[in-house]
Amino acid sequence: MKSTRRPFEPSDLLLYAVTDSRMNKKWGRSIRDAVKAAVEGGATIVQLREKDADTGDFLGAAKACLEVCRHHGVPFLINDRIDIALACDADGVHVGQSDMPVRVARTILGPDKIIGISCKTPEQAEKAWIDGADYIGCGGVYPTNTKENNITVGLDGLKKVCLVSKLPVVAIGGIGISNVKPVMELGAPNLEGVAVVSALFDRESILVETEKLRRVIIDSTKAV
Ligand code: TZP
Ligand code: MG
Repeated sequence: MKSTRRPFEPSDLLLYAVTDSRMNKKWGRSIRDAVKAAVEGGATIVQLREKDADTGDFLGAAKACLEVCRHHGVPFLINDRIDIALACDADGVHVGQSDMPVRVARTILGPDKIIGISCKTPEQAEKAWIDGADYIGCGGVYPTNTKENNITVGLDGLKKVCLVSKLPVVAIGGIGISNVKPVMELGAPNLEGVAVVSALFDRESILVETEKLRRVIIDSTKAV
């Protein structure tokens, strides 16, 4: 299987679907079906974020999701676990500030894989560029129940990061249909899209919600 269908492009960050196994459990659906619905609805990149899974289950889920994403030509990343990304030949990883440093991840994964890193400050954004990341995830933009103890940076914090960033940025945290417009209309340079968990996966129809959110994002982008 190819590493990815093509090199990473900033526009891949338009609608970034981040999975959550608790939500899939609540709605009684498999991770594969959840990801399939998101990409069919128009998600442009997918991250498998499995906080409580055993390694074997994580790898199994990764292989199933990778197959779906490849079929739809959508990049597929793994949260944190570089070993899982290598084992299934995912398109890359997303790491946090306390995870494997980007510089080390780049050495392990090589030049062709996608590496994203969460940043809350301009200083972290500057370092992400120097260390060889491909994109920055910035948030929480709004308060969220999905990630515990997550500090909210707000629209101001997001804009500060975007202004210094030499990398494309995706906003995350509490974003959904009702509040995505102010994010996309912030006029923040380098802001390419939004990453969402509950607004897609904690909904009855992932496909319908993804389509709706994508439409609002595209309309807001045109308005800027
Ligand atoms: N990182 C910062 S906020 C967040 C992550 C993973 C959770 C976002 O979840 P939601 O449901 O879209 O607010
Ligand atoms: Mg992490």
